[in-house]
Amino acid sequence: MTDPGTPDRRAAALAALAEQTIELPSWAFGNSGTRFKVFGQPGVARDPFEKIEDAAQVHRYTGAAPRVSLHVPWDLVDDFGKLAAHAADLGVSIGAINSNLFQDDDYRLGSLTHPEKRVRDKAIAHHTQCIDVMRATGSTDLKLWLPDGTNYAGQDDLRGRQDRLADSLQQIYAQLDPGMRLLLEYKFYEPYFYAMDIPDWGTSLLHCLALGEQATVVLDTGHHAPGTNIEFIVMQLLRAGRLGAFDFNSRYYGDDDLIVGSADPFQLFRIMNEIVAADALRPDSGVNFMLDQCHNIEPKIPGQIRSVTNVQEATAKALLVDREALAAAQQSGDVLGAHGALTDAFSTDVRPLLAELRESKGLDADPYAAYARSGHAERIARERVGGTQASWGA
Ligand code: LRH
Ligand code: MN
Repeated sequence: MTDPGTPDRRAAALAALAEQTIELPSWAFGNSGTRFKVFGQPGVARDPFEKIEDAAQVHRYTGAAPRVSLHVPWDLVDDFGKLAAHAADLGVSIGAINSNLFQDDDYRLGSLTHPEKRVRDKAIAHHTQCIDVMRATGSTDLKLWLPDGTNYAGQDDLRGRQDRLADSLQQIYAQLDPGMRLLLEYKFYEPYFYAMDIPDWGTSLLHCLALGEQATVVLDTGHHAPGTNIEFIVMQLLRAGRLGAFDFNSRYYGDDDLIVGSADPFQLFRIMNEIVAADALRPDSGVNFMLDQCHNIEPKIPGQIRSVTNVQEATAKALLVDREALAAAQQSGDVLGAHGALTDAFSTDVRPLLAELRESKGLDADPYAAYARSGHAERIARERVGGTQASWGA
């Protein structure tokens, strides 16, 4: 039995956790649902300014969520400089800018892969707009999830689509300023069901390598076939130096976008174990730890607080792995000894360690309970009457 909680390891874990930041998705603060129903909830944000106010509440209580990623056009405003100033006044900043190629009739048969140049140019121009937003908000990450795909074998030439995609991505990449990154997100199915044009990490990586150093892969934990060993992909992308970001969430079957760590906390721990093993938790590691979730039935701000603390808990457990004992067991072929080094850390209750971290930052030991006591949820439910609640997709 290894002892994860040695004073040295706890001290090192506290230091690393103090620097950890998790980026929140603006769309988590709007209503969301499935094709069956999008539920409303009292007090939901009605515009990007209120979404950022809600995100700032999550940072206020967790101390670990200082950035909010935006989605264009869902978060379009007249003055992005004003929105960025609003965020700064609330102690947060605007992070990645997400493009949207999945809600336009022109993109039925594809966007950056479309057979017609007119349609590809329209999709490329949308990214020109997103890059302009980045210049106004001071963002450096352009996040591109490609929703393109086909539903029937033979519907289109799979290779032709890849060649058109490569050319379209090159035209977008060429517009990036120095210091900006293109984050290319893959997904194995939906909204198309025969072939997605970027279905897996390998396809995304191939395009990134063809583009250049500023292109990296986004790993959305909900975008893999059931049973996929995601931490292996994390290890390989880190090894290639092309893991740009995570979209953290949980799923049971499809792309459920549930609270990260809620469905499979051991998987989240295994993922963070690969991050820690590769020393990729450091703020300058180039990995942007983001959430990509929808709180269809649960309250949004508490849902995001729980998500941030779930990532912190998985990270803390990964930081408490006795890596000397692990390496020795791996070297000597001690199968269960090695596995035990991980499960010992995973079985460690890290909540006291995280309480210590938060108190050292002047925060309440339990962010979830502190927010519940704040009365903020009741206040926004009272005050946010009238107008139209923000909704996924609108
Ligand atoms: C696609 C996705 C992508 C976002 C969207 C909100 O499923 O994961 O990251 O654009 O969700
Ligand atoms: Mn995603």
